Order: sequence, then C-alpha cells, then structure tokens
Amino acid sequence: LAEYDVLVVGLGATGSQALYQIAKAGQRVLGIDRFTPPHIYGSSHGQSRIIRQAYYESPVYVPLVQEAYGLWHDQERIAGRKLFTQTGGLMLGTPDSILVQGSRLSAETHGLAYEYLDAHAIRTRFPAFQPTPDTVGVFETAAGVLFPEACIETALQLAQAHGAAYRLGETVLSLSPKDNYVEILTVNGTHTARQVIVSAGAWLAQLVPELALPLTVARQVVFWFDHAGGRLQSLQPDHFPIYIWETGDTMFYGFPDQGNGLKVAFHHYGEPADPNNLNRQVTSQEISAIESVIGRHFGIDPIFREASVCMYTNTPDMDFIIDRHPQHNNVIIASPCSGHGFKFASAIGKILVDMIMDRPIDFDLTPFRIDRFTA
Ligand code: PYC
Repeated sequence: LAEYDVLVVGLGATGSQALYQIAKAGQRVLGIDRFTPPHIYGSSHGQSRIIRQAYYESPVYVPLVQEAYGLWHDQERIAGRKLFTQTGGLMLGTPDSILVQGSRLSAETHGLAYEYLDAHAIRTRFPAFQPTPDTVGVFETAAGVLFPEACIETALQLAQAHGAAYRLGETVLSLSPKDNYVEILTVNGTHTARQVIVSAGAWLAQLVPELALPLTVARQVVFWFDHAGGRLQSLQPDHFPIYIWETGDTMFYGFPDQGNGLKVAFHHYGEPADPNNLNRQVTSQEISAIESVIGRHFGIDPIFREASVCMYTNTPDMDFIIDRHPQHNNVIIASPCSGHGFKFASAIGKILVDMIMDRPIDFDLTPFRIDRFTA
C-alpha cells in the first residue's frame, strides 16, 4: 500500500496550489520541495506577478485565467490575506504588433471589456507613459497584480490546514513509476504514492529524463527603480496600470510603484541557464540597458534600487505542459510556464485535482499536451 494518495514534487506557484486543492479533496497528500517556499531560487518570487485577461498569447488561455481569478479571490477570502490588487492593464505596441493584435483577438473572441487607446489617450490617462505617435494600447480594467510570495505561503497554509504534509529542503532525486504506485527517491529516503504530480519548474526535465522534453531554462532579471523626484503620484496604482510594451522585437513589462519602487523587466530575452548554478550577479550593463528603456518610454528619471534573478522554463511554443506522462498514467506533469504561468496557478491546481480524481476537466488542454513535441 502506498504511503500517500498523491505526492507533489515542487511547491512553487503550481505545486502549492495542487497541494492545497488535493488536500481539500480529502486525499492523503505530501508536498516536497528542495528549498523552503516561498523562496528566491525558482520562478515564483519578486513581489509581483501580472494577472490579465485579454491574453495576447492565445484566446485559449482566457477561460483558464477567468477561473483563476475566482479561485484567487476565494483564497483571499478564506485566508483573510490580500493576494491581488486591481490596477488595470495596458498592452502597448503598434497596431500590427503581436501584443496588440493578440490582446484584441482574445478580448473580441471572449467578449471582454477593453478600450483601444491611441497615443494621445494613453498620455492623457496615464501621464507617466510616453508612447510614440504610432503606439496604441489595449486597456482592460480587470488586470492587476498578484503577490506571489503571499499566494504560495497562503496555499501552503491552507493545504496544511486540510491535512497536507510537506517536506521542505528535501531534493527529489528520481521517480520510479510502478503499476499501481510511484516510488520517489529523495536525498532523505524513499516515499511512495499512488500518483505523482511533477511541478518542479526549472528542474522538471531532470526528473523525467526519459521524455527528453525540449525545455530551455532562461535567466531573467527583474529590476526596481526609484524616481529621482520621489514617489510620484503618476507612478502609483491609480494612475499606472501593469503593462507589457512591445517595441521592435523587444517586449518589456512592469508594475506601478506599490511602495517599493517601479518594477521593470524584459520579457523573454534571458540567456540559457542551469537552475543548479544560476548566475545571480547583475551587471552594470544589464542595469543600464533597462534604465535606457525606462528613460525612453516613461517621463521619469530612474534611480536603480535593486535587482533579482529568476528563471523562465520555456517550451518551444511558449505554451504550458499539463498532461499525464505518456508512459506512466500515474505521473502528471504540470509545469513549464514559459514566463507567463503564475496567474493561472490556482486554475491549474483545480485541473490537477480533477485529473487526480479522474473527474472531467472543464478546459481545453490540447495546447498543453506532451505529444505536441513529438507529433
Ligand atoms: O505573466 O503576464 C505575465 C507576464 C508578462 C511578462 C512577464 N510575465
């Protein structure tokens, strides 16, 4: 007899949600993480994550993020802790940019409320933004900021309150699926569970080497800046939405100043990285590059405050993996989120518990199948 019904490997955004929702469903569940989440060594730290609905990547994500909103709100209410701030969201680029076209497509496909702003309207509404005359924006009010550390901590606390066990600071070395259970070898010994969820982010590929998943781990730096003139009102959430900005072949994104400076980062241009040996030094060239982007796009004089290094784990098409292991039905893989997954974690947790319990899934998971890499 297996010790647990379910074992969750990796307790970041997805794993902590899976742990909570599986414990809530009355399963005997154990979560394991090589660190002590929330921590700074993976892909789920940095004080803020974007949540938005007019999803430029594909309309397929919209029902998933709508479900996620409801579940984040439920957890806020149950835990009595703030996990989300609504700021509105602005997707900026030329009218034919991937970002603007994709955001409009998702909004139109799903009947989402949005405004299509020209450069003059953007400057008037959001005075810190300095778009060029050919820039337009897709603005939606529902978008905002999730607080990742609080989300993870809350999910783990709720999981524990529902009877989940967890082992922190314990590295999983390998998985050995058998017919009716899976053996999980860690640095401390062996555990057994009827089913396993692998939500190990940047460490996923190492745990299922037989699948040769085509993943790339990329080093990503996020930066915080103060403004030389102090805390301007135009940089605070009421006047400064979360945004993504496409210029040429670059995308960068950012958040309003919520008391700890303006957070800004490039989206997807990090160099390949080894999660066990991530370079956490941020160079002055990296700081200058993002400073010059801020200088060109916002009417502010930035003063560098701090930077932090995290990772994206990218699939070739930037879509997720949420699927059963092709050879082992009792292993579920839910992980590489290609730099845009945090917001969905609550909905993915719900999907995972439905998979574990063999219940029907309410979402189209075709884009997230593993066999797309071999088809
Ligand atoms: O998750 O929406 C997102 C995002 C945008 C840029 C980086 N992450």
